Parts: sequence; structure tokens; C-alpha cells
Amino acid sequence: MHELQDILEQAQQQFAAMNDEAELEQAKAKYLGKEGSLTQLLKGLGKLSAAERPAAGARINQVKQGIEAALQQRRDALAQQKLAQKLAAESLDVTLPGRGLGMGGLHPVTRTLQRIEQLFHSLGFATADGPEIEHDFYNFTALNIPENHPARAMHDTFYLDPQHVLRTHTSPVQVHYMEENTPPLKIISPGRVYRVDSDATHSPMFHQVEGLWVDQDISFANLKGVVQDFLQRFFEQYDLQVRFRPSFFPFTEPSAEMDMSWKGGWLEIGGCGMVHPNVLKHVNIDSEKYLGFAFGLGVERLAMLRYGVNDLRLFYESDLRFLKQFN
Ligand code: 2U9
Repeated sequence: MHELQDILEQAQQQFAAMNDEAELEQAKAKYLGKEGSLTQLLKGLGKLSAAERPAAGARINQVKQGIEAALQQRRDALAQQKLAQKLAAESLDVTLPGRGLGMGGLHPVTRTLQRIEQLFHSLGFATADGPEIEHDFYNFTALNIPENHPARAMHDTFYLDPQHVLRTHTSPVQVHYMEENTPPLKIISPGRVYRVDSDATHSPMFHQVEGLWVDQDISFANLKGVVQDFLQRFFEQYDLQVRFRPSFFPFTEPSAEMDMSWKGGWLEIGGCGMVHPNVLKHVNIDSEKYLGFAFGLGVERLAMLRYGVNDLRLFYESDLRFLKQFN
């Protein structure tokens, strides 16, 4: 049984000298593996007499436990060593200044939307919201846009299925609002709209703000006053002039393009008109009793002019060098 004591001591010495976890596990096989010396001794128990066997078995098991304990001890020591090395390498200088929370800022289009809303709210307009996915009834039919109108074509409008589109203007919001409210109505509908179009001045997604005022004595003169007041205050140019050129939209009659004076010339800034009687009819508003005006403005266009940005795409590239200039 001296042999057993030798095996235990040899294992203890060998394990203690190991500095690598993988090598340690290999060394274990030499004693406890299938061909290991201790395993061989256990197998040899069969050759002993029944009287000798229990004591010999107990002794071998004791040594086995000793080897396992030595193994575990070395494993723990190596893990400790490794952790200590890692911590030393990762030493943290708690005296370094913190990185701080980076201050975020509002996107220039968001700032523009907020400014637009604030100005119209001061004129008594409420903000109305609606879904960006619309039934074609709300996006087209209710707005008097005929079945064969080019705006309904697949190459101009994103269709989700034959009946549903990504709204091409925020006008459907106003249709919903007219369905749910009775005149007088005085709302703006700012938000995202979608069209199949993409270049330096067109993005497949852009923002519009539309306005609608329905009451018993609303005229084109009110429209002119509201638009001029808004533009003068938006651009902080109190001598800014507006001009209206006859135009055509299915949802307004008469219709006009709106221009504003800008750097000695005229600049087109939106469209407008008196709400078409067919549109009022679709939402059960008596067009004999009520009149309304409506207008539409492009938000990115307003932002570009106010901030002097010459390429629409800059708004959508998430380049912080550009975006940081607005905060
Ligand atoms: C209802 C009835 C009528 C809204 C209007 C325009 C003319 C217009 C453009 C401006 C720039 C779209 O973003 S843009 O490309 N809009 O020219 N929008 S009249 O007319 C309405 C709206 C709602 C119920």
C-alpha cells in the first residue's frame, strides 16, 4: 500500500507545478482516467480475497478523494491567478473624468414642425393627427380625386394592397376630423407623407402641414390673411408679401398656388383653395351653409429656406456634423 501513498504524493506534486488549466486536466487523466494508475488499482481489487477487499477498496477511495481534492485546489488556484491577472490588466483609473451624458438635440425638421404648430395655435388652430396608412377612400375618393387620376398610379403612390396606401398627403386626417366633428372647424394636420419620388429636392418620405378652416363665413380673404401672417412670423420678415396664382386641385375650388416674396423675387411655397363642395358632401357637411379654406405647405421646404439648407437629403442622413448645427 506504499504504492498508493506514492501515487497521491506524485499527483499532489505534479498538480501543484502545473500552470496551465488544459495541462492540469490532462494530468488528471494520468491518475483518474480510464488508463489511470488509480483506476488500474481499483480494477485490481477483484484479485484480492474477500477479506482483504473492503479495507483495500476504502484505502484506494481515500487516495482517490485526495487526488480529486488536490486537483480542485489547483483548479481554484489557477482560476484565482487568471482573475487577478485580468483585473490587473483592466485596472481602472477612478480619477479619470467621466464621459458624461451626451446632450441630445431636436432634429431641424422637428424644430420646424414645433415652430409651425406654435404659430398656428396662436391663430386658434388645433392640431389633428391621423394614421400614416390610409384606406384609399380617405386618401383619394373622399378628397374628390377621381378613379383615373395620375396621383393614384402605382408609380406615384406606395400601395400596401389594392385598398391601402401610405398617405400621400395629410388631407385624410382632415377628412377623419370632419367626420367626427361639426363646424366650425379650425385645424392643422402636420405629419409624414409618402410619395414615389427621390432626388435632391424630393424624398420618398417628407413632411407636410395642411390647414383647414370651415365655418359659415369663410372666404379666400381669410386664407390670405392666415397664410401671410404665418409666413411673416415663421420667417421673421414682417414685410413679406404673398401672391396667389390660379391653379387646380381636385379637392379645392377655386385653387391657387401660393408664392412669397423672397430675395427680390417670388418663391412658390404651397397650394391652397376653398374646400370643394364634393369633399364637404363626403363628410355630410352642408356646403350651402358652410365654406372652408384649405392649404398645404412642405415642412422640409420651410426648414430649408429658414435655415439656408440647399439639399433636402441632408435632413435624412443622420450626419451629426450637420444636425449639431441646429442645437
Ligand atoms: C381637405 C380639403 C382640401 C389641402 C391643399 C395643397 C393645395 C397643396 C402641397 C403643398 C406642398 C403639397 O407638400 S406639398 O407638396 N399642397 O398644394 N394642399 S390645397 O387641401 C385640402 C386638404 C384637406 C379636407
